[in-house]
Order: sequence, then C-alpha cells, then structure tokens
Amino acid sequence: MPSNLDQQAIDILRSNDRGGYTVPTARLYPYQWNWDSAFVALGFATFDLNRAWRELELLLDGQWCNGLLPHILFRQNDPDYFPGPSVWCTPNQQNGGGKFPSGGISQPPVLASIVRMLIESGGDDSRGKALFEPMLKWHRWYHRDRTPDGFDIVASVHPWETGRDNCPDWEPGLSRMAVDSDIEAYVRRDTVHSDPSQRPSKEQYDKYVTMIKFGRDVGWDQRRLTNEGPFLMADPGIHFILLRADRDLLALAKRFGREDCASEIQGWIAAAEGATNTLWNPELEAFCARDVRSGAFSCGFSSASALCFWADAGTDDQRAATLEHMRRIQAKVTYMLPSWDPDAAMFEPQRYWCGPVWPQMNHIISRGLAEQGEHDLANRIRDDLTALITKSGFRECFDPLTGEGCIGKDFSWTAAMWLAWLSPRAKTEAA
Ligand code: 9WN
Repeated sequence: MPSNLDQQAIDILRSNDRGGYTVPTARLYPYQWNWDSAFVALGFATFDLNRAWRELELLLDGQWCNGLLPHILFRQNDPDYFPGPSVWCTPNQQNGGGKFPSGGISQPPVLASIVRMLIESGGDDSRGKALFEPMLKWHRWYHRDRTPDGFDIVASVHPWETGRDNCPDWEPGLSRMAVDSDIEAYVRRDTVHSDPSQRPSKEQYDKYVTMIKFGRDVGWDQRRLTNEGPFLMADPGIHFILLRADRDLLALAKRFGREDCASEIQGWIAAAEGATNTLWNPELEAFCARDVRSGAFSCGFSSASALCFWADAGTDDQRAATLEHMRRIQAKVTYMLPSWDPDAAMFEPQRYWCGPVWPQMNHIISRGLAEQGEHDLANRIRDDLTALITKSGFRECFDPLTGEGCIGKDFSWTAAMWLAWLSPRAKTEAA
C-alpha cells in the first residue's frame, strides 16, 4: 500500500503524462524536456516499467539526423510557453532536423546513466538495447559538434544547454556578449506562470534570445554555432555528466555485445579525463565553469562543482578541496546542497539556479558521493531533500535557507526522485 507521499508522487506523474511522455509541470513547461524525461523514467520504473521505457523511447524519437537530442520537443504548439517552435525555427527531417519541431540545442546527457540504472535494477535488456544506437549517436554528436576547434573540452552554446539556466556560472560568457539589436519583440510566459522574482532577468532573456537568433541565422549548423556563436562556456555539469554517461555507455556496449564501439567510447573517456583539469579554478580550488574564448573562470562553487564524484574524476587533492567547500557551505544553509555558493556574489536563495536546491542534481551528486565512500555528505543531501519535500511538497526547487518551495508545483522530476530514491519504500527496496 503506497504511503500518502508515494501516492501523491504517482498521481503527479500520471497527471503530467501526455500520452507516453511527461511534461515537467502543467502550463509553465508544457512540452517534453530532455533530462527531465530521463529522471522521470526512474520514477515511473517504480510502478510501471513499461511506461518508463516509453518515456525514453519517445524522447529519442525527437533525435536529429546528426545525432543532436534536443532540449525540448515540441510535439504540438502551446502558445503558453516562450520561446516556442516558431522562435526556434529548427529544420525539418528532410533538412537534417528531427521528426517534429524542437529546440536547436541539447541538455545534460544523463540518459545513458539512467538506462544503465534501469537495466541493472532488473529492467528489460531488449528495450534498453534498442536505445543503444541513438544514445551512441548523441554522444558522438556531443564530442564532435560541441568540442570547439582548437580546444579539447566539450562546451555549451547556451545556458539552457547546461540545464542550469541563470546560474551565476555563466556571467563570464554573458558579460562578453551583446544583445542583438535585431531580436524580435517578445512576451515572456514564464513570469505569468511563476513568481518573476524567482526567474531569470530581462537582460538574461534578451541574451538567451540573441543566442537563438544566431542559431537560426546559421540554419542551426551545429559546428558554426559552437565555433562562432555569441556564447561558449565549458560547464563542469556537462563535462562530468557526459564523462559518467560515457562510462555507462561503455558498460552498456559490453553488455549488449557492441564491443565494436568500445575503443571509440574509451577514446572519449580518455580525452575527458585529460581535459578535467581545464575546469579546475586554482584560485577558488574548485571545478568551475569557464569561458572558452577568454579562459575566465566563474567565481563560485556551484552544485555542478560537486559532480566530480559522480564522474569519478579529479585528483585526490581536488576531491578533498571539493569536500571542504561542501562542509563550508553546509555550515551556512539549512538544506544541502544549494545550486550556488552562499558566500559568492549573486547568491539568491529563491532565484532559480542562483541558490535553490534542485532535486535531480542532488540525486546524482549524492549517488556520486556514496559511490566514492563519502556517506556522511551523501546522506545529508538525501535526508535534506526528503525533509524539503515533506515540508513543502513536490516543488521544482527549494530555498536552502527556509525550505520554502520555489517556482513550479506538482513537478515531475521531484515526484520521480521521491519514488526512486527518497521514499521509505525506495530505501527498503534498495537495502
Ligand atoms: C529552459 C524543464 C526545464 C529544465 C531546466 C530548467 C528549466 C527551461 C525554462 O526548465 O529550463 O530549458 O524555460 O526555464 O532550468 O533544467 O530542464 O523542467
């Protein structure tokens, strides 16, 4: 018999189900998002494994011919979201795009890691095996089309590609770029559906739209977008998530008898291990986002800095310094781990990625810490999120000081994290 919170979480996933794929929350985000769907599959798997696989199959259905797996899939037009399909204006399948309109950028590649989790917890090998080739194509796209000419690290062309939209991490890149004076007038919808004081600023949105305009102007040529676009930053989040996902893809290749791809994937892993130091900010002694062209580092510890454990990356000294930062932050907040450093400039406990605690990020951070034997911090992060959901419900993210819920309500990945990780039932089953 599911507990009350288990039942609420199941009800949220069911009510956000749009027929095989799940919206993150009604109205504010009315489409299928890339990394949201991957996390959501973990939640469905606790009560409907078939539906979990369906989520991932429908996500990969939006893949472009070049391997790009877009950050949003627009199966229908919903004028309640800006920027919608007519703003992105991505190519159709005949012209190299996907089966239906989508965004022209990607999102954090957690998918292979989640497919491996599903399979290793007793999921169906044949459903996972069918996803292997498109996942391989997507990773190939990341390594080929998002590694800028002359550099050895995968970078992001838009803050939305990192999934951590307005994190102060992006300041070095945003401050170097101008708003294109030719961007069309636009009306935001996010500020209608949620508290504007918790969302990105108008100046940030103008720059986000400028980046989309550049993509449109080059016909979404992904190499041109990377090499010539207005924004180009390397993100510890993308770097560590992709490195971990490459390791998981390699394990899947072996499981599925696809040794033919092993040396290609091993090459990506070796290159990423070699590039990890590029993100080490010696002044702050932390892994930080970095503007690729100027070399400037961001100036604070973000939740992505803590993902080195998830990727099993960094030296012993780097990991020790990362743990030190987390202990410093732990003394400052009530709920671990905030998305941005409370001691750094621009910390705002309720503004989106400038401070709030994010359930899906903290899930992989905590798992990574536990895998590397750092159980105290891993458990603290898990227990704090349990307390946040119990206190404030299934919100998009939470104030790390007061525990108040922020932005979206009845949020899919929060419900999924509850079912797959935090619920007493999940813990009993994992034991
Ligand atoms: C832009 C859906 C998405 C998440 C992102 C989060 C937010 C979108 C937005 O919502 O971004 O992609 O419109 O603000 O930052 O991580 O995937 O939940």
